[in-house]
Amino acid sequence: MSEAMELKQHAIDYAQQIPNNVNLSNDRVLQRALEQWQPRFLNWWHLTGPADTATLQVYLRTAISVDRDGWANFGYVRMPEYRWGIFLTPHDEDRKISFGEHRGENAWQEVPGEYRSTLRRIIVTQGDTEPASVEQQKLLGKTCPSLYDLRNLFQVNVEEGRHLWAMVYLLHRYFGRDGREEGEALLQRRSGDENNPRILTAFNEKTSNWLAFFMFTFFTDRDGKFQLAALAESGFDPLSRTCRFMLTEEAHHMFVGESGVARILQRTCEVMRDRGVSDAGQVRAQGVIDLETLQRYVNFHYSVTLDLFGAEVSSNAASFFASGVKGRYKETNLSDDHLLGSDRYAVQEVEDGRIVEKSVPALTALNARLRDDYTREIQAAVDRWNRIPEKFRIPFRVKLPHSGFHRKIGAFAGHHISPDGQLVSSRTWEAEAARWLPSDSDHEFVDSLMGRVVDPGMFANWIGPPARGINGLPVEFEYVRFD
Ligand code: BYC
Repeated sequence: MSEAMELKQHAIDYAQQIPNNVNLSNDRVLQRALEQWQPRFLNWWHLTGPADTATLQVYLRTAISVDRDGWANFGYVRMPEYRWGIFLTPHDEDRKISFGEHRGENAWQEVPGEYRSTLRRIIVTQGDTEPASVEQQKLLGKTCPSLYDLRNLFQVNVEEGRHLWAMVYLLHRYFGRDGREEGEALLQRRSGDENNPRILTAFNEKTSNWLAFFMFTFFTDRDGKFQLAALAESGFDPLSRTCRFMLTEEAHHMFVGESGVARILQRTCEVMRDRGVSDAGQVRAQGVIDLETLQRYVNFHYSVTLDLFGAEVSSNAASFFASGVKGRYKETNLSDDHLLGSDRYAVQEVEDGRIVEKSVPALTALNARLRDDYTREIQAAVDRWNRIPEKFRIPFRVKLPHSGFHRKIGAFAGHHISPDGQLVSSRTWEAEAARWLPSDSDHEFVDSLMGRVVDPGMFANWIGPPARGINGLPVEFEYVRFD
């Protein structure tokens, strides 16, 4: 066999193995970068992805094109053989930058030299969260409450893997050698590692049980939605188009979180009604999660996620916006001048022992604004949760804590603020923390409920079944096969 033929035989069939709409089979530079990176990615997946799952057949959705039919392609897959693809929403030649000092100019198809390091930093920060969340969820499969939930966990995991691919595509394609180095570093950092942790705080926390997983996908994945939406407005068109496609997948992750918590609420309320119990200890004795513990998990995950928006007042955010790199939520739908030169925005901070409201230049308050947009959407979903205890006539309502509660980043960092927004002393904080945040014994209790349920159609005692199955299939479908 000639050398050329041999090479051809060994060459990767890119369109088949890496479904894409970036013309990968004709892009030698990108191919070479991915040839190096792909085996390392698989190695990372084996080491830190879902534990002991290489041989399982999972009923997954795989994106094979950006068309309606192509991005929701369902079938059984072994996860290491998942076809992690590279997809951007189609190119709009007329797209203009819609905000900041470049407003009205053509969107950039290449990285402008002056914004290169800013864009790289943002893409790396975004990319870093994706493998981090997979690492955080590594062991959850061992305690799944049902096959349906196990499949959803794995769907979330492979899509986070694909989102890492999306960011690595941008780094490889547009940032040359430093992009390749950053792509490598994304596989080196580890969630929670003392020496080489993930970049953002929330991604170094543990997700050790399914209550935490549902809270994470509800609260933290939704930060993902809002950050991606802001980046989808970017003047750097490939970033914008990449994020737009990622947003189509993000919706499922948030659904997993919202419906997961709703099913827990439903089950707890049913047990409280049927067995006539209301005290937390009695509720726990029935093998379900008491509402007080659920509230403490809400307090934790909401506050940790608010930190992901960065400081309320941020010169970084101002310069991202002014330079056209990162917009506001739904920027193109807003009806102001998209420059924010003289606009003001109200933020809260602590002054002389009190929480006060201050008006600051809107340009500097863009993190606070995005966070406020996020909180509005979260509150609407919490209101939906609260219809469940209401239906059961149980006088409990999930409540979001004050935005200053338990914060490590921004204006409230270093202050102790109670869930209802009172500034409190360190002593009060120490005394009350176990009432406000999940304690070790709360985690132990929730962990103790986690057993493995893998009979099709069966669910753990602490969670209700979903309203419907996946892709029109029944709830009792065999979503994961173990043979
Ligand atoms: N932890 O001016 P500041 C997702 C740093 S989630 C640690 O306040 P800025 C997903 C900051 O980097 C979405 N460090 O903030 C969800 C800066 O450092 P330098 C992820 C933090 O820059 C679930 C300094 O503090 N995407 O997709 O305006 C599963 C001062 O910063 C933190 C993005 O975040 C923190 N929490 O905004 C899977 C979008 N906060 O530069 C996936 C990209 C701040 O002084 N990132 N710092 O060294 C960004 O747009 C911005 O980096 C941030 C921070 C919004 C995060």
